Amino acid sequence: MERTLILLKPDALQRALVGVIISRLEARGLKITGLKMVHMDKPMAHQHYSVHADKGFFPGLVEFITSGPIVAIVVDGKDSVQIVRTLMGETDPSKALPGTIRGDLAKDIGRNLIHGSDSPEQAVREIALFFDPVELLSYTRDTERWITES
Ligand code: IDP
Ligand code: MG
Repeated sequence: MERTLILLKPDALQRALVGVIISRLEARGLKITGLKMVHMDKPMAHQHYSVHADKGFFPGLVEFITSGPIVAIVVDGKDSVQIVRTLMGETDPSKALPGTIRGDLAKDIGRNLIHGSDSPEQAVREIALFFDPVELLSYTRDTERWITES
């Protein structure tokens, strides 16, 4: 089963949009198997965003992501990586379509509310940074008894 990591960034907490965003994930049918609040420190932020270490926006990104608590979520299910990316919308909210989380709720690229892994391989790496395996819970939902997840 495909897993992906979602982070509700500090702006989601500052703007009290955690519930709204989680509602959208749940309404889409995504299955939450891990969820917690974390206050990332600098080394963790560097690891999480290591692919962007040489970018001009990296120092500001690290400063922002470590500025307050975030909510880390793992969802599990077929095509979960792409489904979350589609729900999030484009990185730059000015290009994100209405109907997406960023397109409806954000306007600045540096304050775009949500992170989602960009591939199943990255998801494995990122999830290991935030969750101990025992913190990921396996359970069956009623909906899965009648929807086939092939
Ligand atoms: P993603 O979050 O849509 O996967 P990435 O390209 O992986 O986008 O960039 C990671 C994060 O870095 C973005 O979500 C955004 O917060 C920030 N970021 C990316 N590009 C820029 C930029 O050009 N200016 C400022 N911040 C940026
Ligand atoms: Mg990314």
